[in-house]
Amino acid sequence: MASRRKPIVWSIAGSDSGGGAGIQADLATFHDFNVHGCTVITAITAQNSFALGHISVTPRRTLAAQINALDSDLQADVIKLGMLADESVVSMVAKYLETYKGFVVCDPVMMSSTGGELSKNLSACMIEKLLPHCDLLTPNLSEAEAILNREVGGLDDVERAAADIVALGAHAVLIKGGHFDARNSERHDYWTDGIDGFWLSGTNVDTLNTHGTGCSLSSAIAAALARGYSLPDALVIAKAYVSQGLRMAVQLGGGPGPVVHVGWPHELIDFPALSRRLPVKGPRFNFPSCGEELGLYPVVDSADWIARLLACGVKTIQLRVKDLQGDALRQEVERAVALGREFNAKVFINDYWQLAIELGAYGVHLGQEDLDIADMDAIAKAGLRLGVSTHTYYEVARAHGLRPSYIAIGPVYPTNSKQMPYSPQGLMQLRRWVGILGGDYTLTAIGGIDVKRAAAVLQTGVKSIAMISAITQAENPEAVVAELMSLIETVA
Ligand code: 3NM
Repeated sequence: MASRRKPIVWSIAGSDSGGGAGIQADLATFHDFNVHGCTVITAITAQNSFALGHISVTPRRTLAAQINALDSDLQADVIKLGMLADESVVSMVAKYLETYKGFVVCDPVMMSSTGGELSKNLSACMIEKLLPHCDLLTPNLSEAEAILNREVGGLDDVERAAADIVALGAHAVLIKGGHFDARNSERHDYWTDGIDGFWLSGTNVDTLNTHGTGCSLSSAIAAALARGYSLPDALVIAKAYVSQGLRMAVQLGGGPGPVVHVGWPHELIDFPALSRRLPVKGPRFNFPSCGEELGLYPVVDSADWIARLLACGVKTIQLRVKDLQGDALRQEVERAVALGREFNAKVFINDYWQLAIELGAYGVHLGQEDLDIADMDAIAKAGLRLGVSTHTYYEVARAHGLRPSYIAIGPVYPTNSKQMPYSPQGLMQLRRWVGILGGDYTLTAIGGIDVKRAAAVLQTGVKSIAMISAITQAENPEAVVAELMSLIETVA
């Protein structure tokens, strides 16, 4: 037996004979995410790319038999719900979910058994019986309006609509922005669990071939969750997956073609930018470029270290002081900035963005926690470079929302130099990030990298390595720096 079994995801949804949406899109998505898909077919639809014709709702006994067969043998890690065509189906599924412990993603497909809009009764039944079991609901504009029984007045009304849907009983909601006007040539989705919330903004894909986007998005979220990603990561990955599928979609019949399923997304153009507030109209922040690759990037805790390492020819360095305040802190930052000027080196100041602006530093480096507090506008207007730490898909999407001067990816290996809630990303994931981000962003890799590991890290294609202990705890830091600089020079 394999030690790690393949995750199982169920799709409880309708069959689309045209192959573009429903169960068919769900299984194609599950395949791309390397999870095993099981199906409970709620209805058989006869449709092609033009029209939805006949719908045959699965008889109660057949529905129950499918659920029982799976429940007794192939239990779901995650369940995705799609078209639930009548009240009897909704009631039976809701009953099953009463005792189901895993995560439930529900795409509230507003289609009745007659092929028309969802009836008021069915909508009410879904709200009453199903919503309390939904960990995530993924309505589009018209589905959100049907659930709320009111109009949603454009993007500016979405946060309120989402909060209202959570108040109706769903644990969290993602309102999809595909039917709202594009803003800044982007489509904006909003997620909230009633406490936290964020916007995902993806490039507007100008295509008529959009059949199956809702099914594929909710399935991709379910599959990413089953693969062990957090919900915020799963939302980012799924949006990128569907954007990729839309960008490459082609017409097959006479009507709109289906979103395509071509594996894990790997182009930055498909990845959303994430921000806590609805992006305003107009250009985003504009941080200056670092000009060239960052190369060897020591991270040190004093200006003395900066003086010592810049004297060895280091050209990029970060002052990361954690235990100074007031005048002592100011003097340390002031000296670091002056050393940067003297040696013509890029000196980044960690955390203390106000001091960095005031003292004219080359740049600031911020962790994700600082992104909420720091004044991005002030940093950009002062002309400072911005570097941002990232550890997950969510965090990369958040960094991408700011268009920083560089993105740090970590931890590559386990590290003792920083309290780290994240598992090491490893070389494979680093290589993946280089593929996605490397064409548009200056990157650096960090976390547990030493002289022995440096060559393998550089082989991923990353051109810069950031490190603390391998330099500051070395017996001969000057020798280590010389060795690393020459390695980076030859490999990168
Ligand atoms: N940031 P060492 S890992 C400061 O992953 C820091 O964001 C990290 O130290 C991140 O080279 C890290 O000793 C510590 O492992 C790096």
